[in-house]
Amino acid sequence: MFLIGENLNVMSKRLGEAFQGRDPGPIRQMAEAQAAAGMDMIDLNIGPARKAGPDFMDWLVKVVQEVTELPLSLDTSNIEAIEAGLKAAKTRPLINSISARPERMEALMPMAKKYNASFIGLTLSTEGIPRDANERGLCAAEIMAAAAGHGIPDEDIWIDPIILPVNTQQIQIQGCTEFVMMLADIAPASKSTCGLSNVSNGVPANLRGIMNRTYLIMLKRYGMYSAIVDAFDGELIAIARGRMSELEALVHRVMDGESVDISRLSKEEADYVKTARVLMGQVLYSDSWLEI
Ligand code: THG
Repeated sequence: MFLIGENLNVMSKRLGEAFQGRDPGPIRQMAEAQAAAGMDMIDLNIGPARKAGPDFMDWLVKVVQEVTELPLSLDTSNIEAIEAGLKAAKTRPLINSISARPERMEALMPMAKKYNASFIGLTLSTEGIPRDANERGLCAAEIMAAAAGHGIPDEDIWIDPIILPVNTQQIQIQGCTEFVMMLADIAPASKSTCGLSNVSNGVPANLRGIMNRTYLIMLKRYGMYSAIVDAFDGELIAIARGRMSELEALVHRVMDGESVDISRLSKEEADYVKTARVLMGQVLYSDSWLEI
């Protein structure tokens, strides 16, 4: 899988001050560490960045490019900040993101064309976040059609089903997985991506990793092309690179409805099985799902 590092983001507790004070040292270090961890791209998440967005994105792109040639994902809802990033980027960037809302598509698709950038198409419309795989499919089709109208080829579009937290939106988890499978039919040449860590937002910090990794196995099986991930979860990277095939096979058995006997498994394997059962909706989510 193609991996995009999530760790340069304005929500970060560790980097908050560096972002606030525009201190390039910690930012450079984080970019280098993500490159060393094997990321294929780095997400630059500056949030809504209402004030000074363009100037900030320009600065950030340049700082990161001092230490790595990896392509960058320009993650902000500020349209002018996206354009500043497109201008500063030396390697072909990814616009993160364009939703199916007409005013967003009309502003950003010509920009993608002008700067020859690819973009993440977010399955989000004026009606809000879709409720199931079919509604996601409709959103994706709208984005694909609009992009075609702007002369953007399908392979430059990375569709994102918008992963929601399992602790509050357990019912939505399956909708995203199913959608990834559908996308292969709707738009075979397009790519797919997602913010994987969204799934464990609000989950106890020490348990976020296993939730993220188990969901990655599920999405990967359905053909997810890429994901925005925690660059420092080594086991997650090993899964994405296909180095944990036995573990994947175990989770696949749960996905196929097999009754797996947990008492014969190691603690780690049992944890993956329990987590897969929660993500499959077979067991209701609770913070203590691994202890049951
Ligand atoms: N789709 C697209 N882009 C996205 C998302 C998406 N960008 C943002 C987000 N979702 C993906 N990136 C992150 C980055 C950090 C975290 C989650 C998703 C995260 N961070 C920890 C926290 O907030 O508790 C730790 C922060 C820290 O470093 O201190 O959870 O869905 N297209």
